[in-house]
Amino acid sequence: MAEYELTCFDKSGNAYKPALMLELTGCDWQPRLVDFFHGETRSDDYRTFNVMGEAPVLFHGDTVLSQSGVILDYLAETTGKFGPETPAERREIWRWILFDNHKFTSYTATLRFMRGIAKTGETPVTEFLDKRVRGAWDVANRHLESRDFMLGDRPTIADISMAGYVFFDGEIGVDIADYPALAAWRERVRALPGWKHPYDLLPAAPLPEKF
Ligand SMILES: N[C@@H](CCC(=O)N[C@@H](CS)C(=O)NCC(=O)O)C(=O)O
Repeated sequence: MAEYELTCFDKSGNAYKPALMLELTGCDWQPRLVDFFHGETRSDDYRTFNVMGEAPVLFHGDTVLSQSGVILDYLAETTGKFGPETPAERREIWRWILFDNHKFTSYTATLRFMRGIAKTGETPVTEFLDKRVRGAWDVANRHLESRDFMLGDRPTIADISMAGYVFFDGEIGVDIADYPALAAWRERVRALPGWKHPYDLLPAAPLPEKF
C-alpha cells in the first residue's frame, strides 16, 4: 500500500492536478481508478467518503480530502514543495485556484467534455462555453505576459491547478497558440522534472456505449 492514494481516471483534469503534484514531488502514491462514466462517483458507496460525488479524493493515513485545490494545499504542506512562502503568496495562490475552479478549469473541462468526449457537435451550449473558455484563457494569458509562472518566477500549486486541462490538445477545440503567453507557460510546466501527460499518469476509465 502506497503512502498516498488518489481516486482518479485518465480523462479527469481535476484528478490530474493532485496526481501531477504527487509525481512532481516524488511522493509514494497509487491511483485508485473510478469508473466515472458508469456512475461510480455518484454511487452511495463513493459518497461515504465524498458526499460531493466527485473525483479526485486523496487518502493519506486518516486524512480523506476532496476538492483538488484543498488537496494541492494539503500536499504543499506535507511535502514542503510548491507552496507559499509568505501570507501574501498564500492569498495569491488561492486567488488563482479559485479563479481556476470557477472559470479556467470549469469552462474548459465542460467544453472539452462536450466536444472531445461526448462529441455533441456544435450547439448553443458549446458556443457559449467557447466564449467563456476564451475569456478565461485571455485572463491567464495577460497575467503570464509579464511572468513565468502564476506567482512570478517559481512554480506553485496555482500553476499545478491551472495545468489540469491544458494538455488535452485537440479535445477542447480552442487553440492554445492563440494565447502565446499561456502556451509558453504550458511549456514551462511541461519542462518541470517529473512531468507526465495525464494519459501517462492516470488509469483509463472505460467509456460508455453512448452518452
Ligand atoms: N472543483 C472540483 C471539481 C471536481 C470534479 O468536477 N470532478 C469531476 C471529474 S473531472 C467529477 O467527479 N464530476 C462528477 C459530477 O459532476 O457528477 C475539484 O477541483 O476537485
